[in-house]
Amino acid sequence: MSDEETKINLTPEEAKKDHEERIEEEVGDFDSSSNEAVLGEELDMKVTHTYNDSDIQVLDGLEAVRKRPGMYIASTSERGLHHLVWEIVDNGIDEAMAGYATTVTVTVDKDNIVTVQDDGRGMPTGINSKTGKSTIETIFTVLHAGGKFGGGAYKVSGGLHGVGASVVNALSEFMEVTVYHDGEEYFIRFEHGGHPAAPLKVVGTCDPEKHGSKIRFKADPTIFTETTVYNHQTLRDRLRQLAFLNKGIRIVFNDERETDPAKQSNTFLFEGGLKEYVAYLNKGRTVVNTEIIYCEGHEEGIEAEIAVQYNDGYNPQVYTFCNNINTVEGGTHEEGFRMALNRVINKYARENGFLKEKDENLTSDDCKEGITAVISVKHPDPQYEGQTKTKLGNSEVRKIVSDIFGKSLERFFLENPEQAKAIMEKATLASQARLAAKKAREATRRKNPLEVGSLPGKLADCSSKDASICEIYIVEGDSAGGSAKQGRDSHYQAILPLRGKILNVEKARQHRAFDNNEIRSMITAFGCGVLDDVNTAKLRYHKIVIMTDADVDGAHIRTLLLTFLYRYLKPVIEQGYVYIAQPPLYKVQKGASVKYAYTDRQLDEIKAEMGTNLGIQRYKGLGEMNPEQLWETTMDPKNRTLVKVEVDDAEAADQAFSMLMGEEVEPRKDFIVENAHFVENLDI
Ligand code: 28G
Repeated sequence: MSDEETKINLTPEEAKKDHEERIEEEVGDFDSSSNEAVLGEELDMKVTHTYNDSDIQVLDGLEAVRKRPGMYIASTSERGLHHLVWEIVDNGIDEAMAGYATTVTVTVDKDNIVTVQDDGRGMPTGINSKTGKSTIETIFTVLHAGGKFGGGAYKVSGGLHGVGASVVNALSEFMEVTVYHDGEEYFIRFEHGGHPAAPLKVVGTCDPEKHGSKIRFKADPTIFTETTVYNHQTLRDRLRQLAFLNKGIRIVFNDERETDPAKQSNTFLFEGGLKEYVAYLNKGRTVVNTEIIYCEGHEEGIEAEIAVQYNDGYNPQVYTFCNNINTVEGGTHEEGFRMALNRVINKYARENGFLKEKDENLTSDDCKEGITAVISVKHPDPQYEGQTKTKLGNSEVRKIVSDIFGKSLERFFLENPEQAKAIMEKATLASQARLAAKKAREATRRKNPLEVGSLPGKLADCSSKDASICEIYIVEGDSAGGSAKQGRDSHYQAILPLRGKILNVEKARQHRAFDNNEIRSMITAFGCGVLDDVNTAKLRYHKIVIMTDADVDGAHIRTLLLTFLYRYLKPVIEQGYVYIAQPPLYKVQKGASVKYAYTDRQLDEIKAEMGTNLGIQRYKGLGEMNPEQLWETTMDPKNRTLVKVEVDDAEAADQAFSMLMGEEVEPRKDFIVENAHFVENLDI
């Protein structure tokens, strides 16, 4: 316990360094390039040995990993468990990227034992002079001994982890390493967190043509206490991504736990690399440039590969990687890409008349509207920055990516004038839309809140100016609007009737939204600004009540309104100003006594209560109620039920809105079902 506490403040880097230093003192540096010669010379020596002080040091190192695994892998949760696989897979990919292996195979068996195999050179099977043990045993027991490839080559994959196979070994119940090489099969097994059961030995022969390495391991359940069960999708998605990022490398994923044959074995091999990645990301979308813009190149030992294709949507999707790691915070590669994209598009647009002299330059956002892009760089010494260390910091990368991509984009435009035209039109439209949106937005800003003249004509405003008691009813249709106007308490209740269908803002550009009369009316009536300018202190009504028919059409309109409010007036929803009115479904009459039922269950209760000879009227819409009925049932605070709209999970809501209202056709087929569910989710 006290031992733990003394070093608890070390960062993972410090802890690793601490170990490296200790180990270096004892056994020398395995990463030095001179090592390769030493290993080469001694490759065929087979020596039995006894354990000495350095063994104890080594086992201390592995024990330290087991004591504080969090310093070497992300965590001991499911994420950390998968980290073990990535660590080993990365080594196989390195061997393939170095040109020695064609295939990396990952197999998960029924007991969640993982096997990773490659057809590379096979790990060196000789004896390391400094430890007196096989290189393999050294790689798997000395922290960081296998971290870097020596001799000028560099380990590009897994720059963020790259903690080495020894860490995986330390965290495994057992690990078995097999090497095929020169007609011989070598084998070593480690147990209980990295202890060799016996030295490396030849256990058989193999086809002299066969070569490669195989690692089989079982995560230690005493370390991974949450779970030792791998997630099929997590493994499959990342392995597919690795295949996209490393073109020409075959990655096979076998999952023996699956009963579905489609999931039992998958092979990922993309000769087109990122070009195929972008095509995959744009699958099912309408694309603007049918030919994907693609380039690869290298400068100063840094490789860059980029693929770009526009679709007819508005949101950009730009994914960046360094050494196969998703740099979610972006960085210098992303900046270089953006610079080149802006520069080349603006240049081409000016030279070819898509931008006139008086026109402003296209902005970065204009150039990125509907873009799908993947940027991947391979760097021998990546520097990661940012909150989550996923922002590439190496400044030289900016210019390299900008140069390589800029040249390629310029060339693409010259060689493909039709597709260049389509892209120019898309970007200039984005620009016009942006300018129109700005104007339209300004027009919706009321100069003076007391200036009644600027309020929409259809609005029947209330007389009170005390926002805290004021309510605005957004009512579907003129007839219901008429009833609401007559039935309301005009002191504090305002009515805004809307005509017909509301614009689906999920599928429209901003300027179209601002062109829409219903949307403008709402923004003006609310008086609190829109988008980034929303200031709920200026809201003229502290209750915005959506009042639609209690049928499918009404539900649709309600969702369209909520979508608009969520996308354009989010704080108004978030701060709890939005409500949904609950009109009754039935009117039950017996003689002079009248009751309203808001649900079918309530109807049954009322029927039971009132007995026979009932007159039951089913309301098909608000318009069937006269003003008095509407007031009594739906608007009078004494009787009405208002459901407050609450969004507790913004990301889920975000997803729900784009799914329900966005481009995808499939989800919208289930619109009504989903919609019912969605509103239920929002209500509290
Ligand atoms: C099975 C799962 C993942 C690997 C190799 C091949 C070599 C190697 C691996 O050498 C030792 C230390 C620094 C150079 C290198 C074989 C040179 C000649 C290799 C893997 C040697 C590491 N012959 N294949 N390591 N370095 N595959 N697959 O881990 O000096 S790891």
